[in-house]
Order: sequence, then structure tokens, then C-alpha cells
Amino acid sequence: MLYHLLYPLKSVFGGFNVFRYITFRTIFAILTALIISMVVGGWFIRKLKAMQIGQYIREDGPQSHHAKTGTPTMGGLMIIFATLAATVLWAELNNPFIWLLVLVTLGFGLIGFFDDYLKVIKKQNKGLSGRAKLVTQTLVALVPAIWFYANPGFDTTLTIPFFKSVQPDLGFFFIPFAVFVIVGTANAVNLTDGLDGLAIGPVTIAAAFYMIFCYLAGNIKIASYLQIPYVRGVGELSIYLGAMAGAGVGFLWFNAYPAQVFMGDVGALALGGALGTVALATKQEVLLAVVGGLFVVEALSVIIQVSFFKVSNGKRVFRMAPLHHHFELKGWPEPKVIVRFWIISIILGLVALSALKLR
Ligand code: 57M
Repeated sequence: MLYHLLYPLKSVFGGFNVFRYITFRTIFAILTALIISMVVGGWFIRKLKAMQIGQYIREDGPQSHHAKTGTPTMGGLMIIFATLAATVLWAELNNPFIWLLVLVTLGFGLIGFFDDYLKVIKKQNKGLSGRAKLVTQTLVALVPAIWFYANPGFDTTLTIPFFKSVQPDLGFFFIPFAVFVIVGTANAVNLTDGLDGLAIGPVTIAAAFYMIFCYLAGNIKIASYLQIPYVRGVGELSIYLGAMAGAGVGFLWFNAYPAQVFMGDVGALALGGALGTVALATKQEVLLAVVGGLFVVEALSVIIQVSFFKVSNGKRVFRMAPLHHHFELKGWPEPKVIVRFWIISIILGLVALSALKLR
């Protein structure tokens, strides 16, 4: 909004020319979202407490989690609010990628909201049914998937990290692939969200790396130098991702161990859905499995555990799935699991960044 209001006034005051630059607006989007979530956070947590929006804790979970009963949840609402407010303030609002991201964030956020709301009302750990979640998530994910496919300027080939000459064209199958990436990322982030700060740390790290990728992919000179796909207009998403990273750090202020608030499905699904969509928009869709490698490993641990549990009549590979519970039950203190998982996420992000140059 500020871009539209102030940039045209550059002829009156030359300083307003800086609003042209994505880098300038991204930095201010980060700061704006960070400040909003930190300022609103305390008030919002008090409101959640007053409305008794507290987390029900599963009885079959690790013993240490029972002390978390009643911790306010649905803190994702403040992440979404801070991200969208900062985006609306600093982004170019006639950019279709921005609106696509707003739509996916709100769509997945709404599904998560209903799920959390049902859990809070019933005071148990069951919200929407698995089937209802999958169907609604697929419907929301179909919007960007079809939009990408139908957009004449968008090609349906995949970019394979470290192998730039291998570019399989998915054609029509790009649509189911895109739905898989978006829905898969949303649910993987959701599974990871089981220790204080465990999901928001890697989400913020992934958002920060994709913020860089968007800038590079949206700049024709840099994209051709790095030999990565150039996507016209996608640079503006740096502002959205900067806002998401800023809001994430602001939320972490309150979600850091011992957490004063959880993000809830409203936060986890919205953030995961948005990350999946950004990976597709930048044409760095496969790289998300590296940047978000932690989410992949957490999801895989559940798949392996559940499958093995079924075929072996109740035997387990891990002490408990998802993987973070395995380390907790091995005796690692919760903060140690969390910080080590963050460190792994940073390493994965750096590996992904190197993939842009190496081939
Ligand atoms: C939700 N989140 C929490 C909070 C958060 C198929 C199955 C493996 C699914 C999986 C599952 O339900 N995962 C998704 C994971 C929950 O947190 C809420 O949920 C939101 C995110 N969706 O924002 O609102 C609990 O996580 C803890 N938490 C924190 N700090 C945070 O910042 O400590 C969350 C955020 C909170 C709190 O305790 O209550 C959740 O329920 O874990 N199921 C599981 O993860 C279960 N695993 C399991 O049953 N594994 C089995 C195999 C055979 C399937 C096994 O290994 O034996 C475990 N979940 C829990 N305890 N809590 C089982 C033990």
C-alpha cells in the first residue's frame, strides 16, 4: 500500500524512489511483522486465556508434556495477522503472486481454525476428521495448482537441485504434483509442531531462504547468471516471505521454551501451505525437500512408524513418532531437541543455497 501511495510522489521528494526496491521494502516488511507480532502477542495471549482457548494434552504423550495442559493455542492467528498486515503495507498489490499467497494462507488457516475450534469446544484432541481435512486442503491447493498450469508464462518443468540440465516436464501432471507439494508441506509442518518453537524455528529459516530465492528468481540478470528459472513478478514474494519470517521470530518470542502459546493447526497449516506454494512459484519446488528437510524427516518418521507398527503387529522403529518424541523419550531435554533441530534446518538451508550455484 505504501508503495502505491508514496512511490508516485518521487517527483515531489526524490527519497521516495527507494520504494521501488524490493530489498528496501522486504527489510521493512520483516521489521513491521516482527514488531506487530511482538506488540500484539502479549495482549493476544491474555485474550486467548480469558476465552479459555487452551490446549488439551494427549494422555499417551511423553510425561513431560502433561505440564503443558491449558497452554493457550491458536497463536497462529497472530502470525497470519502480522504477515498479512506487513505484506499489505509494503508489497505491490497488483502482483498476482501476492494474492495467491494471501488466498492459500487464509484458506489453510481457515481449515486449521475449524480444527482447533472443534478441539477447544470438545476439550479433546480430535478436531476435523482426517478425510474432511484432506478434501478441504486439496480444494484450496487446487487454486494455485490450476493457476500455475493455466498461466501462459509459467512452465511445468521441474528444477532438480545439482542437476540443472535435467528438467522433466510434467505437463498436466503438474496439477496433482503441485497439490501434493502444498498439502504435503502443510501437514509435515503440522506434524513437526510438537515441541516449543520446534515448528516456527525451521519455518522461519525456510521462509528466510525462500525470501532469497524469490529475489534471485525474480531478477532476470541474476537468474540467467545462476542459470535458474526466471519467473517474472515472483521477486515481490520476498516481501511476503520477509513478513512471514519477521512474524515467525515475533511468535517465537512467546513460543520459546517454556511456551506461553502454541500456534495451533491454524498456524501450522497456513504456514506450511504458504511455503509449499512459494516453492512452486519460484520454480524451486524440489529444493523445498532440502530447505524443509526437517519436515520431510518428521513426516517420514510417522509413515515408517505407522507402517511398521501395522505389519509387525505393534512393534516400533522409534520410541515414539514423530521423531522429536523419540529423542525426548531417549532422555534429551526438550530445549536440546529443539535447538539441534534448528541447527539442522540452518545447515539444510545453506546446502540448498549452494545448490543454486552448483550443478
Ligand atoms: C499434531 N501436535 C501436537 C498445538 C500445536 C498420525 C500421528 C503420528 C499424528 C500425530 C499428530 O497428531 N500430529 C499433529 C502435533 C500438540 O500440539 C498442538 O497441535 C498444534 C499443531 N498441529 O500448535 O496446538 C502437542 O504438541 C506439544 N506442543 C508443544 N509445543 C508447541 O509449541 O509442546 C505443540 C506445540 C501439544 C503439546 O504437547 O499438546 C501433538 O498432539 O503432538 N500424532 C502424534 O504426534 C502422536 N504420535 C503417536 O501417536 N505415535 C505413535 C505411532 C504408532 C503413530 C507411536 O509412535 O507410538 C503423539 N502426540 C503426542 N503425544 N502429543 C503421541 C504422544
